Amino acid sequence: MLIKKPEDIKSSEITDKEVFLSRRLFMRGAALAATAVGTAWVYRQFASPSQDSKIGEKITGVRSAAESASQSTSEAKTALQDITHYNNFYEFSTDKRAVASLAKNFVTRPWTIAVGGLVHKPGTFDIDALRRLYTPEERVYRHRCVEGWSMVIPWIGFPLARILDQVQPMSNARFVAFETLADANQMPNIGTKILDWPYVEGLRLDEAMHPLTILSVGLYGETLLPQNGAPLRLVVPWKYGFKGIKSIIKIHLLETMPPATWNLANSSEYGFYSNVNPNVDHPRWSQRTEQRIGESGKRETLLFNGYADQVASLYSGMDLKVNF
Ligand SMILES: Nc1nc2c(c(=O)[nH]1)N[C@H]1C(S)=C(S)[C@@H](COP(=O)(O)O)O[C@H]1N2
Ligand SMILES: [Mo]
Repeated sequence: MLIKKPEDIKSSEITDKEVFLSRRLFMRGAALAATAVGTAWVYRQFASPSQDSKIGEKITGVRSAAESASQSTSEAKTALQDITHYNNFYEFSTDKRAVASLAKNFVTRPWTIAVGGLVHKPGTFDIDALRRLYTPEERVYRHRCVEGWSMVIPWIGFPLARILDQVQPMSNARFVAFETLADANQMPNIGTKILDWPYVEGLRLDEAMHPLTILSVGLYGETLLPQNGAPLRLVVPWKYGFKGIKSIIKIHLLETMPPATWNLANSSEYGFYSNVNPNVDHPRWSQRTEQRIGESGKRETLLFNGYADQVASLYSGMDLKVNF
């Protein structure tokens, strides 16, 4: 994304030592938690290998769009070619048009997601078992990058709340932390310091439980391609795109606010909440308008990306200029 307007990013400006050290502490905690989860249920037994899906494969059994229509926008969908060839996925490249080809051979099967932390029933979920467990549905969402461009994407996914309900959050759980795979053998930028890897993100538990918040396994009716975050990525449509962490391997519930990659990189520019808000400018550019990919001219950016009627109550009493 975004640190600069993206093309002129300089790595030296991003990682400062304090940030680096605090992240290392968090990682140590996460590693300990992962050990505790090691003995928990493994959902793999639900998955028979012959049914495992391939990248770009048609997803069957998707709940009809009509059923989930109330959650979807009727605005024109962005072209598949643009959705799959204009990507932010810094582990592969900071060049949006280079990600697709660099991520082409990214291995997403087999793939498991460890869910643990402050939950009564931690577990390790196999991606294909998950897809069968929670019938995915189509959700056509607006997608607004903090850089000022937007798309309309027909995701296939299921509410994150379904997994959270299954693992049963403890009463002191307040936040959900997410982590992307960081594999230097497959991701060319993991050896660089343009960001502090692995990419991590977080939500407040009530945001994570909100019915608009989904884990996506596909788009345009097919399984996700690597460049879009295969095999599983977060989608929170009222927040800037960088909250939508890709290729997730860990989900952990915590009592305290977890670190988030762009907030760590530059907390004066990227807040933890990062709700789309045309009234709060980025320090270096306005957020009033956006360029919808494939359209000419600019659109007005909407408060909470147009989802205010559904999510504004999550932030009642909060000053959105302070909690940006
Ligand atoms: N792991 C990881 N997740 C990520 C990113 C990234 O660089 N790494 N980029 C984010 C940003 S800035 C955006 S706008 C969206 C882009 O998603 P898309 O390429 O599917 O449109 O992914 C987000 N998730
Ligand atoms: Mo973004």
